[in-house]
Amino acid sequence: MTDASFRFTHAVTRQPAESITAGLRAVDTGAPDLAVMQAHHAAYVAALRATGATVIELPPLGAYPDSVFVEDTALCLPQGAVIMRPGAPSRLGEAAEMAPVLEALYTTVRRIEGAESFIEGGDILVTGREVLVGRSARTNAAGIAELAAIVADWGHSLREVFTPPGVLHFKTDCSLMDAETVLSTDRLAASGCFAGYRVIAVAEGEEAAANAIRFNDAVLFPAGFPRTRDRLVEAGFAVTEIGNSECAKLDGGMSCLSLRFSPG
Ligand code: CIR
Repeated sequence: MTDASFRFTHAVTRQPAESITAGLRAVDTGAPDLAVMQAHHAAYVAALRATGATVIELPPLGAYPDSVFVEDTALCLPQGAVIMRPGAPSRLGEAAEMAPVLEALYTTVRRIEGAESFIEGGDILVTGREVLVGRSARTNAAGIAELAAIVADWGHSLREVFTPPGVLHFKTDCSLMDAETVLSTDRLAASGCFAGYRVIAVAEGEEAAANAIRFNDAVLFPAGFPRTRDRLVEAGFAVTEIGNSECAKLDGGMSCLSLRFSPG
């Protein structure tokens, strides 16, 4: 893997459903506004498309309030896709809904299957050299072990890393900016998990800016975090700011809203 960790031909997104108001959240800061979320989502899809990629927009899935956060349902690598087993019981069925979509695009689709295995895509960061997975309230050792065996078959090494306590997912606190560069909160980088990588620190007080995505030549970045945005711009990245106020009420961000890949 080199540029394959951030250059993609495809993305899959799912439009938010009216049931989004029932989405999971650690702290209730008020119901998300569907119309505002739809507008943010449309801007997000447009920004992905502006890079030249094909974006497959799936219709809303009312039965699953959190289904707009498609990243948690699968891991997409150049060699194949892996269907996850989300650790949130209300989200387990979302993975089954994603399987046929990826089977239509990939030759090889495998599954996390163990009844006691749980893993969500938000806990997985694929860099230019390895697959990093954080154990969390949603991702357990059995899920990580199953994934490690699958990606080993495809020639990838997997390293278990640390998700800070109280943080939903590993990638809530970090993002890949290029094959060797991560954007990270200080609390996560302090664990040492990015030794050997170039780290751009999220500005103090802007921790919610850590979840961004590098997608082809663009970095999609949540609006409202100017000091961190300026650090990325100074480092030479082409930043597109996208409103994230409504997803943030549900602990969601830029990475959660898409699966990004070049199907093999
Ligand atoms: C959840 O708690 O599962 C959703 N409300 C947010 C999921 C965010 N997904 C992600 O970070 N990959």
